[in-house]
Amino acid sequence: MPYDYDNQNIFAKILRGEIPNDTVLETDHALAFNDIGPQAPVHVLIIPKGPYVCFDHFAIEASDTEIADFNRAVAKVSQMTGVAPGAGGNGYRAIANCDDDGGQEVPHFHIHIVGGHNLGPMLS
Ligand code: DGP
Repeated sequence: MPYDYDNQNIFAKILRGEIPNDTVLETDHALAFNDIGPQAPVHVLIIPKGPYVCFDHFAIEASDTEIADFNRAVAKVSQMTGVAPGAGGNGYRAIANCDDDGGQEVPHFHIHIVGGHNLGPMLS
């Protein structure tokens, strides 16, 4: 079944400026902001500005320009927040949840950058 984007989801409202956010970085095709309920000292969400639901939707349907811009935004956030080894940090986890089995709450594709302390094994 093709993806059906709900333009009333919370992140669509954030992108339209209807709900405030704590912006970390904005690029031509991406917005990064602090998670409202951080699960670690660093917990930033990076979303593409386009109407994509899950990773596969985004990676298949978005333009190369959008994908490159988004990927660089994710990497920049990992460095700006100090968690990336390339910026002197101890590492981080990048998470993309998709749909029911993936535990996705907001149906607008996003990557969580989580770090700032040791997260342990992922599936423990
Ligand atoms: P996921 O389960 O991958 O869909 O995660 C959605 C995340 O979005 C979750 O960690 C909480 C966060 N979130 C939900 N509503 C808001 C909001 O209004 N503002 C911000 N900054 N984050 C939100």
